[in-house]
Amino acid sequence: MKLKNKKIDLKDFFKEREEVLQSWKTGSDFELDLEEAVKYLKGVPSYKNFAFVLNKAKEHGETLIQPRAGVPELGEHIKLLQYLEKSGADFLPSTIDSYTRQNRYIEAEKGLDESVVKHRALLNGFPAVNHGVKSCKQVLESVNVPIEARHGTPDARLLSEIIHASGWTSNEGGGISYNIPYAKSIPLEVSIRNWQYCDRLVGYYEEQGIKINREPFGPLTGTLVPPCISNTVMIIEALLAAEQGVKNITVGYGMGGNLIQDVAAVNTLYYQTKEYLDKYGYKDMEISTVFHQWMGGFPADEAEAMALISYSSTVAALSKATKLITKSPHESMGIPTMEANGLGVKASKFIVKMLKDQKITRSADLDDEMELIRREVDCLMDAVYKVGEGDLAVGTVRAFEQGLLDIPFAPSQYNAGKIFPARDNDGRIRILEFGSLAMSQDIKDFHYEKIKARADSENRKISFQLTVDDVYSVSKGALIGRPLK
Ligand code: 8ZB
Repeated sequence: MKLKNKKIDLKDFFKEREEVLQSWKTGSDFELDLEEAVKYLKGVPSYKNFAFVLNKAKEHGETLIQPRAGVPELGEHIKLLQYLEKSGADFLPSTIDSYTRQNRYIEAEKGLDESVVKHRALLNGFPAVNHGVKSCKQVLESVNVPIEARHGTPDARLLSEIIHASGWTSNEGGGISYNIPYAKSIPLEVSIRNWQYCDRLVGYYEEQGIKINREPFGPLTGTLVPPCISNTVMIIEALLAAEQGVKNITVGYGMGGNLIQDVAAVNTLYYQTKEYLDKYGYKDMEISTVFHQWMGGFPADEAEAMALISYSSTVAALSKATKLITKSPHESMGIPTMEANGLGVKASKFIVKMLKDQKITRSADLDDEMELIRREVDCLMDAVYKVGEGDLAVGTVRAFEQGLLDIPFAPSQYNAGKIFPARDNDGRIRILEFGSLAMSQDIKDFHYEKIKARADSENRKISFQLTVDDVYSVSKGALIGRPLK
């Protein structure tokens, strides 16, 4: 395997860059000239710089708000972002459409053209590659907060070139988190290598004195993901990014539903990311956290959806996450209207402001849960380094091959898909079936005991039915999928 966790040599980067830029018409050469991009990025004011605003929020113990949003047509997209800014968004997104995520730019172009003609969104996001640098700059210049590209792209090299050259100072994704949950048949070594390029580009800008934020996608499949799995993926992607020169990283977590487990997960995520970056010699790193409101099935009722959004915001605020990604009352139906999206932002902001100066008191329960996650993540990280013979990138590929690392409910053929999660009696996400997951026996025993206690209290045997019931429970108004009495 050629893949290695090693900083891409600048000469090799520039050679690859030529190929990347030739893969689609990218406007004038001038627009993607790196010197030009550096000049433009240096002119972006600090209040529109993602890393700068995150650092300030972290310093003040604030949780800042960011929605998801993207429509195909430029004018409509700008209108949408301006509306969300007025609704209280501290950061803006540009959610990229699915064709662009799969590098299908011809189809994206067709969808964009038709959307313009029919005055209707015929793509599920903003096709930033087709719009090109000039239009993406116009988006940034139309708002007063930082912009991030949010997508789900295994090969985001060209997209990353375009968005950063346009002054968008954050990019979401990573070699694992934007492959395994999003694609069926893209080898992990391919997506990891592509994301090394995206991170190297950020590293290049950092070398020029420009701060750019990177955000691995924490929720993964968004469905009953045990905290140790997503935290391990976050730490791996943070380490891979740091090797390429990334300095400002926001590690993410998708809400699980149990308050103590969620607070424990976010805190452990922060401390262990720091610890591992330090251990492997990456200095001067700026780390922040992002909490995703409930990523599983939502209730269809809009009042119930708003309640879930508010509960999610409560947990985010109490976990002291730096950023909160919001949902809307339209979540169960699909992409929200501008107005519904704005309601999600407003409700979320109200809650985090109410809780700004409140803390969760430390308790033995919280400490135990943090300690458990810490030990689980160490187990998984040790296994990855071991199987990679010291190389993290190689280890990641092999760990997934062997199921030592395994993400529940992922579509990828490069994921073993053998683990099944289920909730315990407190609604904490535990692991019912470990498959080949690299976990020590005492931890496996602990999970078994917890799930056994729940099954006993429901008068049933431990089985996959627990998993199924838990997948649907929240949308029906209960955290735990208990059988009807
Ligand atoms: C993995 C992320 C899924 C979430 C939302 C979905 C879901 C996707 C758009 C969007 C607003 C868009 N999402 N695309 N929200 N505008 N173009 O991402 O609704 O909540």
